[in-house]
Amino acid sequence: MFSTTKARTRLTGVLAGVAVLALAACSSGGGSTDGSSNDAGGDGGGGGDTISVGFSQVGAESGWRAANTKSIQDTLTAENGFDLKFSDAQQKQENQIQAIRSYIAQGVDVIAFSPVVESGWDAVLEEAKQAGIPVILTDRAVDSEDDTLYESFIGSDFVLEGEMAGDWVSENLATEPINVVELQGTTGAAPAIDRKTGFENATADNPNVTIIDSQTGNFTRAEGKTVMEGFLQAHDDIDLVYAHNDDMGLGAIEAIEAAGLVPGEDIKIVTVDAVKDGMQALADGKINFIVECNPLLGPDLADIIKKVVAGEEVEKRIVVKDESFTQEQAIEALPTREY
Ligand code: GYE
Repeated sequence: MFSTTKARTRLTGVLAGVAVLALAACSSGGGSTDGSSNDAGGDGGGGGDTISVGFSQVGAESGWRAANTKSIQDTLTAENGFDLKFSDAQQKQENQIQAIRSYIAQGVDVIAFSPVVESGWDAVLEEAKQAGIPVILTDRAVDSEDDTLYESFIGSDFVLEGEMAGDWVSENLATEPINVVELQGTTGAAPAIDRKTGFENATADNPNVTIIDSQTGNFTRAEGKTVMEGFLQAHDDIDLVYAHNDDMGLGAIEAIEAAGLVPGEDIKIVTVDAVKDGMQALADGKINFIVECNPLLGPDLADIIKKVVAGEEVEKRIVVKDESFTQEQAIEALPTREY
């Protein structure tokens, strides 16, 4: 939904084109009025400036998620002035809704979450708004039409990521006809929808690219492996796996090797994330190209929370900048890679 922007700013970005949409009316209104009325009754009034934050995480499905959780937990610490209540929704929307309701009941100062899927959030976000608790989205988007239901959304441009993958495939592999199988992320999740769209956009003009099969592997290594086993049974002419994350690509590697084929050679692999295990497989030649998705959202989240609680204006959309890696670039980057 935010993907039409091509703006790419740094994490601390100043100029995201959409950022101007951080309308004074909605963000400072939601932040100051709601935040301070909540503070009066919540723990913000008691222990000085401690900000209580309820964070509902998607789950623990991938290396990316582990790095993202660590970044949030390492940043929203007591030393930094936060009281973090963290819950893992195990990739279930109902668990996230339950967690958000519990944060509302506890009267936290701010709620932050990474929505497992895009749709179905309006009712619970409206409840948070009525309770005067500002909400910040991290990582994944919601498809709510009413953008006063949240203060800000920090995360990557997933359509752009899919386009970067598709452009590389089109330029480097599809100089002759290739059959592609796609391992999609969680059905209904913003990164699954957008990475699919981006890849299709970028390869639409290249008649050499044919997507012969596409199924969800739910962003996990185990499901990526199982789905790839099915693809290998159904098709004997697969040239490329496009996986929406490294973990599913790593699962596909296992399936390809078990079938007696050589990943990266007999069947090429392109993924998204660039977490350590994926980068190692790229350096080893088992994956051919990775588009990065930066999971280190903690510092930006902390910054936005402080501003919202202080009643300052915040950018409605903060676009995280991503890079991409070839094998040579992965070998160079690995020794100093943070995640
Ligand atoms: O790419 C994947 C994780 O939402 C960007 O979720 C995130 C995605 C990430 O499971 O590995």
